Amino acid sequence: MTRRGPVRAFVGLGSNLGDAKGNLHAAVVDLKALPQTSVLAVSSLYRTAPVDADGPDFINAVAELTTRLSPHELLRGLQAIELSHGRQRPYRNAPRTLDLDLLLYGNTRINEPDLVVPHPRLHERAFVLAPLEELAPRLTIAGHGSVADLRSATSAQSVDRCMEPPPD
Ligand code: PH2
Ligand code: MG
Ligand code: MG
Repeated sequence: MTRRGPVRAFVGLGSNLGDAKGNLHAAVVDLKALPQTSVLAVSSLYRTAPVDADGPDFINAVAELTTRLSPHELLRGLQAIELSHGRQRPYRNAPRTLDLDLLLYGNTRINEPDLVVPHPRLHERAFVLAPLEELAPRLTIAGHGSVADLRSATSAQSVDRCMEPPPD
């Protein structure tokens, strides 16, 4: 593997099946155990209405990482965590125990069949922008503007911050 400097990455966490809050707390523990990776911060949890998806409300959050894994190594690590939490894919956007999406990997742009970064719908989804704004309001999404401005533009979407401490 090529040695590389640490990269700041953001991961979106979502669940709307089973114990959604418990699934997100457990996922943070698993993110901390990824090799060559540290969790720098985790947002609050948010209760969010499903967007283009079936089922109950989601619990969403965003985690900020620093990692020496390549984007695809990190993707494989996230997919392994999803599977270990019983993730199944019976159809597109089906209710899920755990969804971990690689949102941003430094300033890198990736356009490959299995991985598009920045996440292609991140700039229009309040369930990602609200927790991301907590961690990095001034961050700019290439071609779209600052997270804070994008979040303002999605204010019609239902996103409620859960009043409890974030996962540690
Ligand atoms: N994830 C989706 C589709 N729709 N809606 C909400 N509220 N939260 C999500 O995490 C979510 C969604 C696809 O991954
Ligand atoms: Mg997703
Ligand atoms: Mg996903």
